[in-house]
Amino acid sequence: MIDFEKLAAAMGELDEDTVKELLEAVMAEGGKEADKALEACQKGMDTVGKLFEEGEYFVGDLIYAGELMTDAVETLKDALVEGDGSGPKTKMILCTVKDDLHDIGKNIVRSMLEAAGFDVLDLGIDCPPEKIVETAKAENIKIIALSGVLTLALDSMKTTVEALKAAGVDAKVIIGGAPVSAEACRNIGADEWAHSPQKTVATCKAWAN
Ligand code: B12
Repeated sequence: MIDFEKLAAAMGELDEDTVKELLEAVMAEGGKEADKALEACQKGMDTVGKLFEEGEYFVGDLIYAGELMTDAVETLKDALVEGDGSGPKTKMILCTVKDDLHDIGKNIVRSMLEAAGFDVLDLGIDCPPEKIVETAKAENIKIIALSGVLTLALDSMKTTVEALKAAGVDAKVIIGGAPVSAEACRNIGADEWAHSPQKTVATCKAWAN
């Protein structure tokens, strides 16, 4: 039995050895509980964020937390990702929106989409609306996924959706990341929103058909 509370706490405390040991135990058991392990790691990231807000952690700690989380995802990846990437290769765009540099969640979503058979054009981080519009037009893209973790990413998402509409791009837009909600989705004018990569994959699959 893996102690997920201990994993979340170890992540929050940036205790690399314990995190590594518990994640390896999850994989040694066949990875059945990789989803739960990812949730625990995210819970740990929330603790890191809280301690940063309270002035106990500094930017260096955020950077280290990001590295720990990236390693965690790498360890869990094979068990998290369902499918072998052999589905019909629908091309879509994924990026972290302008002014936001967080990409760990985006990269998880990309792995899941690719495993589900999507040909993901990853436009990276801090992606300006113009680049998204340009790529969507050039590649005749019908599905766009926007990621953002900062509160101000919601403004960038809104500007991006407005730019797509103004340019006449006929694509469905899904938004995701911690600050996203049903209300934000309505306000931004996106077609769908999600926190879980699983819901993202299901939504994009429905749009691709
Ligand atoms: C690691 C981290 C960093 C790292 C990021 C490294 C990297 N390569 O991404 C670094 C050090 C770069 C960083 C920088 C900063 N950060 Co930071 N960071 C974090 C931290 C601790 C974890 C983020 C993370 O990776 N979470 C884990 C991933 C897996 O979760 P996720 O992104 O939410 O993704 C999941 C879902 O949301 C979803 N999802 C994600 N994308 C998408 C997309 C779609 C389409 C869909 C459907 C779903 C989806 O799927 C994922 C898997 O389940 C958070 C705290 C937190 N609670 O998250 C703060 C946090 C996000 N950071 C914060 C801040 C303030 C900053 C800085 C401004 C700090 C500074 N003073 O410089 C800078 C901003 C830089 C910038 N312009 O972006 C604040 C944001 C506050 C706010 N409300 O805006 C937070 C919340 C911390 C806090 N509580 O204060 N940060």
